[in-house]
Amino acid sequence: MKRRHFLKNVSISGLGLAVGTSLSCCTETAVSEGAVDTLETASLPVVIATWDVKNATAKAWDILQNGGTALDAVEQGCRVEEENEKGQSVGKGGLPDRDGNVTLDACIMNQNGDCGAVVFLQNITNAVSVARKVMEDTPHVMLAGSGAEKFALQKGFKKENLLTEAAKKNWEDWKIKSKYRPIINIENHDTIGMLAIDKAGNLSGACTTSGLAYKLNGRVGDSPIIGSGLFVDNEIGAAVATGLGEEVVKTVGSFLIVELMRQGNTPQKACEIAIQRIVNKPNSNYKNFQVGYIAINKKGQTGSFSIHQWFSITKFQKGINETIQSEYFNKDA
Ligand code: SD4
Repeated sequence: MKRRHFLKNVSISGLGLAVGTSLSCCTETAVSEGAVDTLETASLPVVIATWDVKNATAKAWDILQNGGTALDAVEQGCRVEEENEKGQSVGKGGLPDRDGNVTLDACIMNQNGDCGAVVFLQNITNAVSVARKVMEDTPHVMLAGSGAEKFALQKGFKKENLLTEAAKKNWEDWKIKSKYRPIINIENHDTIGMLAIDKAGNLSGACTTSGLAYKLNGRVGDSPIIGSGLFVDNEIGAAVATGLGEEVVKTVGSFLIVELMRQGNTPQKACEIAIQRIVNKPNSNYKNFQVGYIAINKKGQTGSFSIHQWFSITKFQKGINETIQSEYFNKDA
């Protein structure tokens, strides 16, 4: 993926934030009144994801169209990006921490409110699938580091070197040019968060990332934190985040959005309020970082909003797979 617009480099706080249309016929399932007070009638199934990830949403759509579950759709959709070595902040090819280690964070949540997560996972490409195994095969919600890796290997996942030559070169260049003083940029993200409603009307979501490029060794972001990076409530809707995870965690963004939808806000309005929550914080440094949210309600209506321009949402609904530029807060840039 290439998003080379609006590149803005600002030194900040010792951390670096580096951070094919497919058409197929759709059988529409109409859902009438949901929990949210809005007029439109939804068309199901539907899948949405952060950023321009049409290959991933196409994979999810195929599963949904064939009667598969939202859970399978989001897992398989996310795997497409994890395996795409060009994506620099997810799975294989993800940029490493400042010591050269690629460490992955991921989570998944199903229609029953069950969830699983992995943090600081190394050497396994499909972190989202390991998270699903945590959810389904253990009594726990989250596994970390070497324990998560050991669990994945026991479950038959393949051990791989995730640091590609390209990512290694970027890291080596960064070390020279930045003199170990990281740079934050606002638009260079690939973290995939995906939300889907299947033909049966059930919701699931997933999120997977290699996190901030050149982060401190051991740093974990929002993406595997249920309620921050992702939240799903099958009665109401779901939300997922991308961008500077620390800011998302501080405002428990995804849970906030779902609760705002519960109170009657549209997904769009809920995303806007959650972004305002970040920019309105005392001493907010929002001009120097990006956060973007996407959300969906039970009726299949969607929304997205970010602090800065060039965040996008990819949506596959009614047989159309499209990436749409998100509305954003900061019009001063
Ligand atoms: C994190 N939210 O680890 C992730 C980064 C991200 O696109 O979204 N990058 O903070």
